[in-house]
Amino acid sequence: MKRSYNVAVVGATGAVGTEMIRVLEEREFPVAELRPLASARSAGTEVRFRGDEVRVQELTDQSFEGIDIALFSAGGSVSARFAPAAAAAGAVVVDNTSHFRMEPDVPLVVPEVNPHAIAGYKARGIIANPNCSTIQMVVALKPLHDRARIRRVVVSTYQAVSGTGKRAIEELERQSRELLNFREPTRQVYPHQIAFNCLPHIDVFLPNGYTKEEMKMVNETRKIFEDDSVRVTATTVRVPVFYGHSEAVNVEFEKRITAQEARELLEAAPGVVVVDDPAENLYPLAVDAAGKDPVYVGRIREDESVENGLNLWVVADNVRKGAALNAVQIAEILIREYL
Ligand code: 25A
Ligand code: L14
Repeated sequence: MKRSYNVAVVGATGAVGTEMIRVLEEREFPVAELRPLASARSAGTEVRFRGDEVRVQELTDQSFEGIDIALFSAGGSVSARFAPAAAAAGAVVVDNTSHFRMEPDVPLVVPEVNPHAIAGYKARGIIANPNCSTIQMVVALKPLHDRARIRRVVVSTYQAVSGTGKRAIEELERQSRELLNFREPTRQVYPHQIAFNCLPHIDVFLPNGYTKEEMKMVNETRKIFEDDSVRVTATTVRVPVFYGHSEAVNVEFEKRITAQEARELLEAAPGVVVVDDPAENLYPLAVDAAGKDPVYVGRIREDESVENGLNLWVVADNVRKGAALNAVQIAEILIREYL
């Protein structure tokens, strides 16, 4: 471990990149030089880091000279094009897009679940950060899987617009204003009105009728658990919420597990906070999770329609634990154990 590291953030002006820089500062990551990178559109603007204004540079193949760690969140095509260049320049890439996640020689890591997989970064110099909806679900399921072995998961999500980025945050705000002023809502990002609506459509549709977001939850969960026997089916829904994804998760286990056992396991689990007191109207809420680090779990109850089943309600800040925080946690393990 060196004393400090040169860190590049690719997509530094986006919803996730901005949060990455904030999390690096908050957690006192040992940054020697911070190099914010974005498209030509944003080059020359400034980001704040530890009280200084740092100039954003245009991303090019030469951007990674002297960089130890490169955090990418500028979309899959930018990662496809530039992550190999960053790795070739000697940086370890932590990539937040879906581009490399399912490649067998790229580790897909959630620090609370499979930190050991980070060792695999040596093959390509790239570590993939999972999808936001997958991350919060596996953090909650891991202690239950270790105890009772999951057979099948049926999950429905209620996902915030911030997952799509800044322009989508602006779209929900704009449409809300338009509708409250009796004007026609204008559309730029989503195919339908998102204000006061729910869209059963996240990312693109695939030939099997599922969306790509739904299939990410299926395939990434198996890869992170290193267990292809876990069956997952998902319906992912966009809701008019700015920050924080919520998930209704139904789980069937091989062994019996009571709601009380699950509650105790989750209370002891890293990265999890149990909020489960229905008598006091207490359960996890997106508005409470926004800006926070933990994965919140509540509404823990036995599924009376099957032998060994539980229902859970799982909420986390999709831009923090779902993206920026998870990536910085991976970088923390990297420098502690490998660099
Ligand atoms: O491909 P994926 O994996 O599906 O990811 C798609 C997008 O999802 C977000 C992220 O958007 C990503 O671009 N994302 C990915 N993973 C996520 C996760 N786990 C996730 N969101 C949440 N959770 P974003 O808005 O957060 O970040 C965009 C950043 O990427 C920069 N960028 C884009 N193309 C680039 C590039 N950087 C370098 N080279 C390129 N070719 C993007 O550039 C931003 O930093 P920018 O800094 O130039 O953006 C400046 C301003 O312009 C706005 N804007 C962005 N795109 C457009 C636009 N305005 C008009 N038209 C556009 N097409 C931005 O809002 C910003 O303010
Ligand atoms: O990381 O909410 O694969 O629109 C791409 C779509 C993140 C969320 C990913 C969204 C996602 C995103």
